[in-house]
Amino acid sequence: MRLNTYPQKKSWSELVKRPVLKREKLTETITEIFDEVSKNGDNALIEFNRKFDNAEVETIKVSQKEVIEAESLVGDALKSAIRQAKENIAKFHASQVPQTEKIETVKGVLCWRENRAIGKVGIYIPGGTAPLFSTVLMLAIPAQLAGCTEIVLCTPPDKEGKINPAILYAAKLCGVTEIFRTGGAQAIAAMTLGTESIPAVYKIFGPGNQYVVAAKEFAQNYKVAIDMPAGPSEVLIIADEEAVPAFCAADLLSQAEHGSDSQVVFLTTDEKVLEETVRETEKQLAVLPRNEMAAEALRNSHFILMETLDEALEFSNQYAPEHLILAMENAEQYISRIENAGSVFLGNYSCESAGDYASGTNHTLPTNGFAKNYSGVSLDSFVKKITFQNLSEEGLRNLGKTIEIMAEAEGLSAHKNAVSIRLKEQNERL
Ligand code: HSO
Ligand code: ZN
Repeated sequence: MRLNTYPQKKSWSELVKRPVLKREKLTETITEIFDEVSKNGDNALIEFNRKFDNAEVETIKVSQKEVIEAESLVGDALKSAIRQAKENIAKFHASQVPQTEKIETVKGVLCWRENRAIGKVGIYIPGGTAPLFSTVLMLAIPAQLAGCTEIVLCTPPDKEGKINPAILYAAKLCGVTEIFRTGGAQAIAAMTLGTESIPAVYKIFGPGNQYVVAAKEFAQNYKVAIDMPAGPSEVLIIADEEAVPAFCAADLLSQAEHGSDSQVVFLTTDEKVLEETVRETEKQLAVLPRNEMAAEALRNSHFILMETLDEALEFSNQYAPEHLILAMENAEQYISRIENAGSVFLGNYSCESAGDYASGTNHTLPTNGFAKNYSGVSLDSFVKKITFQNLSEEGLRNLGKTIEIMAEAEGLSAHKNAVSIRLKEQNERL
């Protein structure tokens, strides 16, 4: 833990920095993986499973039978928890479907915008230390609500070649159309280029390690869109004297346990809250099953005593956290002051895990300072917005002169003529 008391503003730019990963070798590796998948398709993926995941698989595609069988392997309590989470996430994301409103900008000139689903989308779910079936919900639910017709999911197999049953259960529940056992950069390459069994998609979503992140960036060279640039998960808490140190510690640790590279920042104006939160964090850390990972993350964390809450908010806006928790009395009062954050949790009872799993908001959020210019995943992430316009004869009469003058000034006489020819036809007819 890095403790800091009343840091001067000029030192903030250092404090808000995230660790930078070395990347030179990465691009080379990713290029090789894309080449291999492009040349050998499914066979390349089978070989990569052998090499990177120690898994022997015959087929990349997960069969219907396996998906159905998985259902019986998930306990009833977990199934009903997943269903409740699904309901809430669906309720919140369904509220993001816009009402189409036609706007008459000038009499006779109607403009409007309609959503169309991105036809084919790919969801990547990492393997590794935690099977993130909650991420299946966060990505497949809005994809289905948006009307995406192909929702492809890739995830690495375990050593027996199997996929975690909860991932399969969530995928089926949320309308994933095909599931494939392949992970890492090769899965991203497969969804970008297509193989014998995996369709090429138009947009790729989901978290992953640095190889996956780099592969998603690389995929953009092939006209594939991605959800957002990514980095390790992070939380920033602002606590006043009403905050409960044990709650704050639990929230910090819930982020820290994601991985040794997780980012955790605690800001408070109250010395006692700071001391107790540090103590609580150490106490709770000791009994966490994933304490090694969390301890490593905490080593890079900041616990900072701030002069005022105003200053803490200013620091937070500069840091632009993925998750911001306001463990403050009257937290609502500060909403308008928040400029950069992925998702905000208000008051002592809004723990980050509520948003991670089940309250309804999406947990795929911008990290690494990208909350300054990106939003989290939402229904919008799965659609394109197409604009429409309909000018009546009267509409063109009302707007024609403006267009003609502007076109002429740009020296584009064909543009001008497209209006003039119509106005002339009208004049002759009327
Ligand atoms: N906090 C993670 C999401 C997650 N947490 C999944 C638990 N499961 C990134 O927002
Ligand atoms: Zn989490």
